[in-house]
Amino acid sequence: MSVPSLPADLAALRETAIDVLRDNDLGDITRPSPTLYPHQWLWDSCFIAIGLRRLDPGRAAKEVLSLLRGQWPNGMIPHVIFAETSDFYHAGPQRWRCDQVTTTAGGVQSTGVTQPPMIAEAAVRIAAMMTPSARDAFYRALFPGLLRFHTWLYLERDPDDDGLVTLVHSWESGMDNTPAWMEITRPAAPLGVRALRRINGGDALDALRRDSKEVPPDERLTSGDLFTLYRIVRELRRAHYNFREIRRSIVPLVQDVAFNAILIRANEHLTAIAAEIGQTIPAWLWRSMHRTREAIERLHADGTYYSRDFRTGTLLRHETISGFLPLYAGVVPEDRVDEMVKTLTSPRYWSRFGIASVPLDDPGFLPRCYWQGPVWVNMNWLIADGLERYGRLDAAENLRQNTIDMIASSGAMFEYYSPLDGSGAGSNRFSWTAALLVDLLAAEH
Ligand code: 2M8
Repeated sequence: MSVPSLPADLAALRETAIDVLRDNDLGDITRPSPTLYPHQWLWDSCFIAIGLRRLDPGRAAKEVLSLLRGQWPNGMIPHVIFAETSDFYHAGPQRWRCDQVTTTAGGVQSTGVTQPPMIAEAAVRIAAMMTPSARDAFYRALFPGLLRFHTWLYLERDPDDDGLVTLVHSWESGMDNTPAWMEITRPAAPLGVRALRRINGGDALDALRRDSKEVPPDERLTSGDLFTLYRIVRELRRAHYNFREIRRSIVPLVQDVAFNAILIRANEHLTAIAAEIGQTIPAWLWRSMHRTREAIERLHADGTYYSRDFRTGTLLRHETISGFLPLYAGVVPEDRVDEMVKTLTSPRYWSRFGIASVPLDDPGFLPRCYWQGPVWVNMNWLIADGLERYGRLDAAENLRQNTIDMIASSGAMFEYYSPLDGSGAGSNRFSWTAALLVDLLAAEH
């Protein structure tokens, strides 16, 4: 399966990537990594499918369609669909107990929250590689579920018609411990965590966690933060995963900038898919979708975009990589783009390896800690796409090349990378890194 024009070292790297994807292949779905994430994740599957389409568009289509088997009757597509496996996952079905409130389309177990709506993006990229009849069949199979998902996002998570969709857990943002989310989430820490924090005894919780067996604990979120996220799941469970009830609870509610930016792009794709197969989008939904494009402007301040506290309307003023996703959405006014690109390409964010998830001069910057500093391949991919969209072709090209070089010099498909030296961290057999590398190599060579 080698690409003839690739130099030998990149061809070997591509084989390593394909091997990781093969190893994580569970049939019609791909797990993000062998032991840390043994189930199916929503946005992981989309990034994985974007790479798989270069190898086998039919298999890529199955990856995306398989997400529909987790769809709830109300339209939500969950962030994790649990696979039939005895492998341990720290936030498995027993934490969520969603089967007590609903039955999924495919009778599978799932979590009760969603993740960034990357499905439409993956779908159009896969479809571009298909024959006209396969593409038509794929769109027809996907469209009804996809439309119901976008409908749910607006009906359930934008009940006040504000234009921005609200998230109820940092896991929905995909950026578990990103500073903005941690600031708003920490006050909901369980009593035990708060007590230990007061006496500086947070380490006592380390022994109780089971997610840090594959990866050193300092590369993941702190135990205090993790147990706080578990507490939020308990609150969501008590509220039956229903936004009206959640709103009355202590659960932090965030209008997440990256999620809404991805939604804007997904809405465009959904509209294009509908037009291609002769389906209509209800007028109210079309208006809501359009409103998001305008509403994201309310998240702009000081030359960047921030997430916002839904309850108070206050911006969560932490500069992070999320602030660049409006480029991917195509909603940044042209007169603002140069300044944003200047910040993005400055050493605050961009060393030689791509974009740090938190700026290097932020007091909370930690080069190897999850979403608090490391470079992530999916973020580089999204932002490169945004740069290209705005005609900043050199910056897009550099970012893609830096990403390939970073993975090549590490020699493995790491989950994330230190922006200081490009060293890998987290899982070293991580599917979206492998898949997006395959995609980048195909596009670049
Ligand atoms: C991480 O999140 C999961 C919870 O969803 C975890 O920490 O257990 C995040 O990086 C998320 O973006 C990703 O989808 C998931 C699986 O790769 O792992």
